[in-house]
Amino acid sequence: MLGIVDQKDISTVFDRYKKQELHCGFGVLGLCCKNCNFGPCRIDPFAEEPSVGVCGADANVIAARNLVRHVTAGSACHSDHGRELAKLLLLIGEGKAPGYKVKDEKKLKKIAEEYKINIENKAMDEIAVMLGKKLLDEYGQQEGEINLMNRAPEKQKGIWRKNKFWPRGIDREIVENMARTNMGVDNDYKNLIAGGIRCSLADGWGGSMIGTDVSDIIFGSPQPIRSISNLGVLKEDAVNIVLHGHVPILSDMICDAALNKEIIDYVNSKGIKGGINIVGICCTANEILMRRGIPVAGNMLQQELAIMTGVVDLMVVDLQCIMPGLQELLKCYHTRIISTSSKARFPGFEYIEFKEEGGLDIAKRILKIGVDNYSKRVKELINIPKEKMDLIAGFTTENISTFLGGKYRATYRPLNDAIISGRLRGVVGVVGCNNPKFGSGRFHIDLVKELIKKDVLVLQTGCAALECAKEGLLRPESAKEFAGKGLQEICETVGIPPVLHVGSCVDNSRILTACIEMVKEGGVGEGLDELPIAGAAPEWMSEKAIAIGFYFVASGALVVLGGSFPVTGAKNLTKFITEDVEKITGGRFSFCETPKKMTEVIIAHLNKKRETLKLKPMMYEK
Ligand code: SF4
Ligand code: MSK
Repeated sequence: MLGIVDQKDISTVFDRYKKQELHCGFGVLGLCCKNCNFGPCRIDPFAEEPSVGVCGADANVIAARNLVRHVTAGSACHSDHGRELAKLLLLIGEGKAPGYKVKDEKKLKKIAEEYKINIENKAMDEIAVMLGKKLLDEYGQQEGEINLMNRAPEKQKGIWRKNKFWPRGIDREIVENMARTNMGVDNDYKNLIAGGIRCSLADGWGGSMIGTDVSDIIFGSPQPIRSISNLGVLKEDAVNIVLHGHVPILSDMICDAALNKEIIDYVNSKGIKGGINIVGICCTANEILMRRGIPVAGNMLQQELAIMTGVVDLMVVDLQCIMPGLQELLKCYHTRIISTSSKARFPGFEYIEFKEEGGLDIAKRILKIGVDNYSKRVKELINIPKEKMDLIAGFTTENISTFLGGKYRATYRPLNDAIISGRLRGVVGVVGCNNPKFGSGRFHIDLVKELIKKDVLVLQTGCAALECAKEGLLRPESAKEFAGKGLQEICETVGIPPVLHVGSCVDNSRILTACIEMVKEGGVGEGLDELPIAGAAPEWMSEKAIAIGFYFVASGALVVLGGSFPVTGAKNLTKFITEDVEKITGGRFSFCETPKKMTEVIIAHLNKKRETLKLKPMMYEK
């Protein structure tokens, strides 16, 4: 697809990245501060005398403030996604969101009970209202504890309480961090990181976990489902509608509307043989893939390439990871792009505000725009790549246990036994974005192949999962091609791929809850920090990824990043987050430049955890 760019006066993320390659060294090292108008200040990393900003802040304070602001922004973004869903649940209960309903009543009741709501003799709508209000209260709560953290093992809860990491309210921690990172407020880098940890926990065990649970309640809990991915899913004879962004409220309704008779009749009246072909990009793709089997056109870096096929009649976006650069392509291609959120406006895109109250009508109106645009395609610009790949998506904490133990005795026992016996080395979450800086997906693929070869079960979310999907790693057959013998045996017995797709970026919370189940099952440690697990974000890009990394470290995991955070000019801070913090939470960060190094670090970590737990040696390793 990139060959097309050269023939036209357009640019993509890859071209723009090349133009930016001379990154500012101060920024890379985390040594630039613009938090007040005494500055901007820069710290000289080579100065003989300790260098400080005008206010006296040193490298560690400046880099910590910058990093914590990233954590805070990332937490705000995902938690706001969760808030939208909690609001929708309330609206459904109040009868104000026609077209939406509670699809997983069992999960609604289960979560309501976790919030100590008396559900006896209560109608679903009543429970939805009570739970919706409780969840929204957690955002504004000023004192107390975020409730879902009670799911964690006692060991983690003790660590969080002892260190005052347990968040009081989701919005409260976000606002407090913005306050304490102001000039002249918090000037102790360790205390700043503590604020970052607390805020990230409010996201991972609060906003994001709410996002996941309520999505399951409203749109249905996913089950493993077959689909296909890559740009080859676009069709020449159909109206191609690309859904892009994150929150499933819009995308799910558009999928429903596409099945509506009025829309089917409308498409037929235009004589379009192939009907409507809905496909996803980015995390919206993950949401509609795992619940409906909707094909995936691509991950974040493919959003422009999809339009360059010349057959995308309409792209509908909500928010997050939508590149403003897309508008440049509208000069060349017939595609119409409609933005739908008042929080995310894009000059150059059309705008139709999406409101839950009138969801179906708005979705139908949007779809008709796509259908009308089909006839505007320019034949000479059509270029659909043939590449597409089968995949299985939609694993969750709950259905993994059914897969492992069967419907009547769902359990994580076989997973724990496989770890204990040395058939499986451990479990690693490989998540996050893809990034031209790190090879545009190659880092993910190389790392994941190495890990499964070494008998590591990989869980994936976000664009990382979509990258490995294109490579065929989300097919059960890939176990035979790429996995080590122990993992192969498990995949064949259970019938799962060696790489399990567990959802979108907010669904990293599913990885936390799966780890809780492993601890509960017993034999692999008393806390999350004792498990042979790790996290990796090889090509991280978004501030959301920084927040995710923080809440995994705060929960006791090793988190390995491609490249590093922009902190390496601050030596004490770097040592603190990559070494010393392990003594507090049991987790730490590690920075790696290559997939090979990353594999070595992760495998060494899993082996160390296995040794500490006195687990058997790896079964098939000499
Ligand atoms: Fe400079 Fe301090 Fe102001 Fe930052 S807060 S710009 S280091 S004076
Ligand atoms: S969409 S946050 S590029 S994973 Fe969740 Fe992908 Fe990263 Fe956006």
